[in-house]
Order: sequence, then C-alpha cells, then structure tokens
Amino acid sequence: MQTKTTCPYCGVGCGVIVEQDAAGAFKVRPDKEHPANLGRLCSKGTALAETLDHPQRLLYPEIDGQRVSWDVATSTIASRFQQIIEEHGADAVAFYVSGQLLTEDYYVANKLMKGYLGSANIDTNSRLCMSSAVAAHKRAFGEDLVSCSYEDLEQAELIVLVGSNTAWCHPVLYQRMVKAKKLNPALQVVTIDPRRTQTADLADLHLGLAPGTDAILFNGLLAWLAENGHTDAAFVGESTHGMEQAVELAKTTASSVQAVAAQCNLTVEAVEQFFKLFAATQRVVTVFSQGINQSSSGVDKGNALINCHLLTGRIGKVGMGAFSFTGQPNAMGGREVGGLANQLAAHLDIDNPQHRDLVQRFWQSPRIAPQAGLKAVDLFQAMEAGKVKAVWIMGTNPAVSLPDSAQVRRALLACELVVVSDCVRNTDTVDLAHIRLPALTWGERDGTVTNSDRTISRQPPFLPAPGEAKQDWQILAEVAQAMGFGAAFQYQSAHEVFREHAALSAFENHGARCFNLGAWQTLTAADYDQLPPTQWPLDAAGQGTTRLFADGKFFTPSGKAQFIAVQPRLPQSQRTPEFPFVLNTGRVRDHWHTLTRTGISPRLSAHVAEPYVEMHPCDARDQGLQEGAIARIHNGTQHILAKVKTSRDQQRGSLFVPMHWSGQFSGAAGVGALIPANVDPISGQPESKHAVVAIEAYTAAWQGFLISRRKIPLAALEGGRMQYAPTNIHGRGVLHTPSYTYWTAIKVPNAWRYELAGQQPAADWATFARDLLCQHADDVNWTEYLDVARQTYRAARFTGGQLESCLFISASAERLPPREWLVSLFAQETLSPTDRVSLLAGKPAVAGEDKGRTVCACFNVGEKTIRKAIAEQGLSSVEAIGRCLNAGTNCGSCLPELHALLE
Ligand SMILES: Nc1nc2c(c(=O)[nH]1)N[C@H]1C(S)=C(S)[C@@H](COP(=O)(O)OP(=O)(O)OC[C@H]3O[C@@H](n4cnc5c(=O)[nH]c(N)nc54)[C@H](O)[C@@H]3O)O[C@H]1N2
Ligand SMILES: Nc1nc2c(c(=O)[nH]1)N[C@H]1C(S)=C(S)[C@@H](COP(=O)(O)OP(=O)(O)OC[C@H]3O[C@@H](n4cnc5c(=O)[nH]c(N)nc54)[C@H](O)[C@@H]3O)O[C@H]1N2
Ligand code: SF4
Ligand SMILES: [Mo]
Repeated sequence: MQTKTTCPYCGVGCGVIVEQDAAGAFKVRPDKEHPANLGRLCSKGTALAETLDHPQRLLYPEIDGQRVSWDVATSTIASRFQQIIEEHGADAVAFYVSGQLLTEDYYVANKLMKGYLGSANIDTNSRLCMSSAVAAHKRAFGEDLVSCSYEDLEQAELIVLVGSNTAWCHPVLYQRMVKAKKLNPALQVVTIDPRRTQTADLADLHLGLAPGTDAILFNGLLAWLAENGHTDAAFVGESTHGMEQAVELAKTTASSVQAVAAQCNLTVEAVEQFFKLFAATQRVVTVFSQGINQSSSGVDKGNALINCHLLTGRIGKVGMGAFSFTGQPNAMGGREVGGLANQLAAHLDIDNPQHRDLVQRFWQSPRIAPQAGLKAVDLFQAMEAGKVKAVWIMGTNPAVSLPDSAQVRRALLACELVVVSDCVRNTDTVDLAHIRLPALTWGERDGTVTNSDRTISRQPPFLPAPGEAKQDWQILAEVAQAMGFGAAFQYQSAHEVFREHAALSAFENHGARCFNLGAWQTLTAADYDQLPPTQWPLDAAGQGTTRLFADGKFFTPSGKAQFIAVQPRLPQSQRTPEFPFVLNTGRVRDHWHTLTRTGISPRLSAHVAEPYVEMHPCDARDQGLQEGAIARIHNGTQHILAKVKTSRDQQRGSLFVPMHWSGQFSGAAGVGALIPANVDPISGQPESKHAVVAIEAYTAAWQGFLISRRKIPLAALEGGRMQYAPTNIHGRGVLHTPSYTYWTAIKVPNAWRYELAGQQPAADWATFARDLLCQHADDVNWTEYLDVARQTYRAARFTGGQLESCLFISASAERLPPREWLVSLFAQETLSPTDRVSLLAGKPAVAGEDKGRTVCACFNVGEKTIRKAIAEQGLSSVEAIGRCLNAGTNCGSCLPELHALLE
C-alpha cells in the first residue's frame, strides 16, 4: 500500500510517499513529483516513520483525569461553554488553535467561534510565528499575499536571507538554494542574522548586525537606492502609493552608509557591499522569517524590506520578491480560513461591516463576531484576570511556547474550564487541562495544508484511528451539534468542509479578493482525494497561479501597493548592568517545537541531545563558564539551566538558547520563562528573539546520569531527592517553582537517558537510587558500588537477566563514563556475563570506538568518526566524506556541518 501525503513538520510542505511493507512496517520516502521538494527530504522528514507509534498517545476523552465517553465529554463542553456565555457574554470563552491543524479543522473552529458563539476570541500559535508578516503584507498589498514561488529561489541572482536559519529550519529550500548556486555560481547569497548560523556557509556576505536593527539597515538601503538612481519610476508611478514619505523617513532615520553601519554595528564596507549588490542585481528575492517577525516592531521591519522591492519594482516577476518563509505546515491554511482573532475567513476583514455581513450570509449563522478578539498574549492575560473563563486549546502547547510561561501556567490554573485536544496525553499544557480530548494526528487525519508558496497539498490518512481519537473538525462539529447548531455542522467528511471553504472564498468575490478557490467548490470526493499540489488562487478552470502581482495590480482599494514609512524602533528590553546579555531563541536542526514528536525519536534526539546556551568564548571566560558546564540564566524572577556551548558564531553580549525543551523533557530548560510578553503593537507578535538576562555558573555538587528502559517521570528534583509529578485533586499538574536541580531526558535506542546534576549531594545515594528506580519494582536485582571518598556511586537494576536501568553519580562530570556503550547494552535481551561484569566500570572489557556526537542522523555518523577520517584519510570535500562514511549522502541536512568540520 502506498499513500502520497505531505510532511507534517515545516512550512516547506514536502511531498512524501508512505509505504507499508508486507511485515506491516512503514517507510517514508520523498515524492519526486511534489513541486516543493522534487524528491528531497530533510532529516526530520526522513525519520517520520519512527514517530508513528507514540508511547504516550491520548486515546480516550478524560474529565479531571478520569476516562469518560465522548457523549459525556462533548455535552459537558457544550453546556459549560453555553452557561459561561449566558452569564458573562461570548467574549468570556476562547479557542486557542494552531498552524498544525489541517485547513478543514481550522475552518470549522473559526466558523463555530465567530459565527455561532459570536466572539472572535479564536487565536492561534501563528500569532507567535507569522502574524507580523501577515500585517506587513496587508499594509503593503491590501491582502495577506506571498507573491513568490519556490522556483524564484532558483531563478534569482541574489537571495537575501533575513532572520532565517534556512539550513536548519527550511532544509529542503536550503538544499534547493545550494544546488541553484552550484548550477549558477553567479548567484549571490547574503545572510543577515546576529548569529552566524550554518545558513551563512552558503553566503557570499554575512551581516552579523546588532540584534533588532534590521529596520535601520533596510531604511538605509531604501534611502541609498533612491538617492543613487535605482528607483523603477514607471512601476512606482503606476503601481504604488506613498514612496516619497517612506523614502523621506528612511533618509532621516538612516541617512548614510556610515550612520547605518554605526547603528547596526557593521563595517561601512559590509553595508556598502550589500547596498551595491542589491542595487546592481535585478533578480532579488528577500526571504524573511522569525528574526524579523518575532519582534516588537516586526511589522515595520517586514514593510521596511518590502519597501525596497517596491522601489525597485522587483516584485511579481521571475526570480524577484519579498518572500516570507512560513514555519508550520499549515501556517498559510490557517490564515486562509481566518484563524487569527483579527481576521474573519477567506481573507475577509473582521473590522469591515460588509465583510462581516457577507460571511454571516454565507454561513447563515445566527450571529457574527462584531469585532476583533483577543490576540494570544492578551488572551492569556485576560484569562489570568478572570475575564476569559473557558478556553479550548487545539494542537499547540502554550504552556511552553508563549512568552512569560509562568504567567501562562497561572492563567491556565485560574481558568474555570480548560479543554485541550491533543494526540499526546502528557504535555505541559495537557497536564493543566480539566478535559482532555484525544485528537488524530498525522497519518490518521484527513485534509489539506498550504505551504509557504501557496501550494495546497493533501494529507490523507494511511493509519486507523487509535483508541477513540477523532479528528479535530469532527470533535468541533459534535460540540457544535450539542450546542444546538447541528444544521450548520452536518459534515460527513473533510471533503465536505473543504468544499464549503472553497465556496466561501468565491462567494461575492468578483475579483476583489485574491484568495479564491472557487473552482473547487464542486469538487467530488474522488477529485479531492486525487487533488494535485496546486498554488492558489485558482482560475475558473481550476489552474493554479505561480506568481502574484505579475500585472502590477494589488488588492488595496486603489489597486496600488502601499509603501510604509518606517520609524525604526529598538527592541523593547535593553541590556542593563544587571542584565547584560541579549537572549535570542530559536530552533535546532532535528527537533520540532516542544519535542512531542521528535523527542521520541532516538535518531533525531542524537544531533542535539541536551538544552544548551551558546555564547562567545570571551563572554564565557569573563563569566567563569567552561564549555559543557551548566549555567543558570535568569531575568531576576525566573531562571533556566542549560549547558554552555562556546562559539565565535555568537556575537559578544548575546546568548542563544533553543526553544524546544519543555517540562516533560527537562527540569528547568523551558526558555519561555525568560521571554517577556513584549509584543508588536500592530500584530501582537511577541518579541521571542529578544530578552535581557544575566548568566552565571551553576555549581553542581554532583553530576550523574541514568539510563532506564522505562520513562521515569522526573518532575521536580530538589535537594538531591527525586519527587514525582505532583498533581492536585482534579488530576491537573500544580505549579512548581523552577527547579535548581538539572535534569534532561533524551530518547536513546531501547531506553531513556537522563543527565542529572544537583547542588546538594544525597545523604544516602542508595536510598536516592531506590527512590528513583524502584517505584514499581518487585523482582529487583541490584548491583551497586559506592566510593565515599571519591563521591562515586554506581548502580544497576535488573529484571530477570535484563538490564532495566543504570545510574552513575560522581562529584564531577569528568569522572563519569561515556554513555554510548552503556546505552548499547539496552539492546541485549539478557545481558551477557562479560558485559555484566564490566557494567559498573562503565566501559567494555575491550575498548570500542567513541563516535562522538551524531552529525549525520540518517547513517548515525558521529563527529569524532568524521574528524578522524578527515585527518587520517586526508578527506577534503563533503563528497569524499560521503564516499568514505556515507555521511551526508541521504537527506543532506548535515552537509553544512560537514563543511564546517572540513574547515
Ligand atoms: N528544525 C526545525 N525546523 C523548523 C521548526 C522547528 O521547530 N525545528 N519550526 C518551524 C517553524 S514553526 C518556524 S516559525 C520556522 C522558523 O524558522 P527560522 O525563522 O529560520 O528559525 P529561528 O531559529 O526561530 O530564527 C531564525 C534566526 O533569526 C535570528 N535572529 C534573532 N534576532 C534577530 C535580529 O534581530 N535580526 C535578524 N536579522 N535575525 C535575528 C536568529 O539568530 C535565528 O538564527 O522554522 C520551522 N522549521
Ligand atoms: N522562545 C521562543 N518561543 C517560541 C518561538 C521561538 O522562536 N522562541 N517560536 C514560536 C513559534 S514560531 C511557534 S510556531 C510556536 C510553536 O509552539 P507550539 O505550537 O506550542 O508547539 P508544538 O510542540 O508544535 O505543539 C503542537 C501540539 O499539537 C499536538 N498535535 C499534533 N498533531 C495534532 C493534531 O492533529 N491535532 C491536535 N489537536 N493536536 C495535535 C502535539 O502533540 C503538540 O502538543 O512556538 C513559538 N514560541
Ligand atoms: S524541509 Fe524537512 S521538515 Fe520541512 S517539510 Fe520538508 S521534509 Fe518536512
Ligand atoms: Mo512558527
């Protein structure tokens, strides 16, 4: 059996083919015909088959931790929501949804909230992701429109990557750019990022600007282009408004190359080189992502760079345009159905009475939300203040991903009714829910997604529904029916929802709105199943559109694009002597968001196993921090613990911490705790790239690790004693203060590995170990070793002849043995007698090879192996490494790292 579907990770939206072999095992391979990837996949897409079977699936509805029937769950939600609306009005309830829902799910959620409950309090995690780009597009083009196509990356002569770590976050597009540059060595690449990431390996010029200064740089570029005769006067005259004001303000705020260089902390030469390159190249694509969007002036930054494309007329043509790379697989689909609190549906505006009337007539709904609802950060603040009394969260983990995560947890605890639909039973958010609803996920659910270049692709199911899980649109429709809105939510399939969505996009459209799927409103079920990847808008014959604005027509009332005069603003928090570091956050190559999927894959967990803080080696030295040591990073009230990684790619005074680690995977590494809730005034998008913090050494009295076949629920480790996750009477987690004990959970083959450290040694390590490991044990075999003088404790636990777990504690990290051989012992059904003898020594009787950190996830090739082969065999190219070790020859995600190792 073979199913064509789309990767559920990033917004590239790669086509994959899933095949089941005779033994029932699934294999995933790239779809050569899908226009997004044309036969490529990255490490995450390649590993998809490994995460189909989640060990912690949520299988049944639960209320207060007790299993209930669907009937009880839906009728409870319906009656509680209705009761709260009757008593406090519709704005006392809210939905918080996700760019990882399918378009059909999203459409039904939005319809229920805005048309039937009568509030616009439905917001989405896209608020944290793309809302600044959305607002910038609307201001410039009149509608949320991305003009480019992926092909433009190959047809460009200059690609400017602004605040985008493409090599790790959109790896297949990165590979397409690498290939384009190989085929056309004249193609120039400029990266603009305070960090020098692996993306910069492709760059002819890297601008490591001061954090948050992009608007100054692009204002400078605009002024310079205007002054030096690079205006496309015909285009500006015929197709735009507002050029003079924008250029005028740009000139006063970024008056010269020298002034720009000084404010952005760049050299005059580098700024000049960039400006000249931009001016001299006709085919320019400027890609932007979270380095621009996640800012308290993200909308202005987006417009500052769009202005430069308008001035030079470089938009809507082959190889040209400002290109927002979307993050989530369906960030775009969510925008199409109006999943943001300040949108309506089908790219219609909630603030426009005619649009509200149009949508209400189309839905024939009893009401329509009269004004915009609360944006994510405001929503959770209103929840803590008691104004929002019921929330339904779907497909997102706000307790981890929103800024000021302590506030978010307080808000969820204060909220009268928290409903969460998820496929995983325990996440930091699900643990705070009164009602848990089991959702289908990738491979089980049915529908469509839209990627970064407007391509709509199918995601059909190839697995049966596990337990009693249902798809999100179905759950929503059942609750709507229980509320008495049955007639409007009678969908029998995703296909029916999709047709309605397509019909709304065409309803009274007459060319006024670009977003139009009208040709699909009568699609048959069979056509829906066979729907080929297509870029919207559709023409009457159902043909897609490669590039927008080719005719110089925009979707503002005048039909002209709008320049925006930008007054650059610096990030809201600025360094102080007390908090002298800028904290930047983002992603790593092989992990996805809050780890609910990638965190269960040993292969994907090997690349970056533990939470880390990256900093300049001189800063580390000044703070007394050594490579690999644990650091405490704090903002005065909250702190996190992470291991120090020094790198000259990090500028002085800046730190970088990945966003991925939640309370399920670490004691205190959730970086959201340190991000202030500063938002852009227009988009409401939080400034997740910019907090100010202090960093100091964490003095560990002991360090250790535990490898266990079972996942151990370490929730709070205090004073050297482990405690189990505290839960209150409703079965909801309770607040715990940030832990001062370091722990992190890493999935390894056949087991979980935990890295541990504490500030207080246990009074009795043997008791500590039994507390930790023996909870459910009856037939236990212990082997242990204690050296009080050297503060060394080692223990192993067996069930029968099988190694169940082992624990190594020492006063210092250096005296702990390497983990790899010990992990490999968990592959043995019954531990061999020789290995059993060597076990507590932590090393095999005959030493094997230490491969080091995994670089190539596909073939599990480690850094030490690669370094050794480079040195001993004189390898000088990534191709040579590939021939010798296979590394980098499958998905190619590690090629930038192989380049770095060669250097
Ligand atoms: N591996 C992986 N890939 C993913 C995801 C994932 O979780 N893991 N998530 C997906 C999602 S939802 C998203 S939104 C995308 C995000 O994709 P990206 O936006 O590419 O990723 P980030 O790492 O969040 O941030 C990008 C860069 O912005 C830089 N930056 C910080 N401050 C500034 C600044 O002031 N100016 C400039 N110019 N740059 C700055 C950071 O140093 C960082 O390198 O990735 C998608 N792809
Ligand atoms: N500090 C910092 N914070 C950030 C960012 C940053 O760069 N720095 N980036 C922000 C960005 S861009 C984003 S997009 C967010 C992402 O943050 P989140 O959306 O909070 O993260 P995920 O881990 O992707 O959460 C998705 C959840 O949906 C569940 N799920 C999967 N499939 C389904 C399904 O079909 N139905 C349902 N109901 N549930 C499902 C998963 O189990 C998981 O719990 O984080 C934001 N937060
Ligand atoms: S680039 Fe990787 S993560 Fe993104 S859609 Fe393609 S395979 Fe999936
Ligand atoms: Mo995102």
